Amino acid sequence: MESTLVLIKPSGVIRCLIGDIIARFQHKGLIIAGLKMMQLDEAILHEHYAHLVDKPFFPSLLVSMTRTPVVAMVVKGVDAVAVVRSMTGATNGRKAAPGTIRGDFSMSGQENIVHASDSVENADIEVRRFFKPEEVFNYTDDTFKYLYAPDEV
Ligand code: IDP
Ligand code: MG
Repeated sequence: MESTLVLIKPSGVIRCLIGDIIARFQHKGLIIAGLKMMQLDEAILHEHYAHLVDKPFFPSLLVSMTRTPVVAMVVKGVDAVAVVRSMTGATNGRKAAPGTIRGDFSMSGQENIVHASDSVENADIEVRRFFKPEEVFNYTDDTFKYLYAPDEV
């Protein structure tokens, strides 16, 4: 069972998509194991977007990501990292497939509504970056028999 980090970015918060996005993951059968609103600052964004600090758009990304609080979630399920990434869609909303969150809700490469961890290794790092251990809950074991066959879990 994997856990992955999702952020509903300021672009999603401002456009009142918090409920729709959480509902997509819940309707899929993924479990919300952690959920909170947080105001990000430059320090955490330099860590989180370390691979982008030298890009010309980084200052603009900082402004965008601090415009409002974000909604941070730990989303749990079998193969959750890849499943959530595929539900998120390509980085640029104009290129993301219809049916994905970015494909349905974004026209932008920057204002693209959600962040989702891109690998199991990064998911572990990102969950720990945004959540204390006591903020991630393990209340779900009884539900797995309704979501998966015994040999899938
Ligand atoms: P990802 O969010 O699909 O994993 P990354 O390449 O990790 O994409 O970029 C992180 C975030 O930086 C993107 O979600 C987007 O908000 C922003 N970003 C990436 N590339 C561009 C760009 O070319 N112009 C503006 N913003 C960008
Ligand atoms: Mg990324």
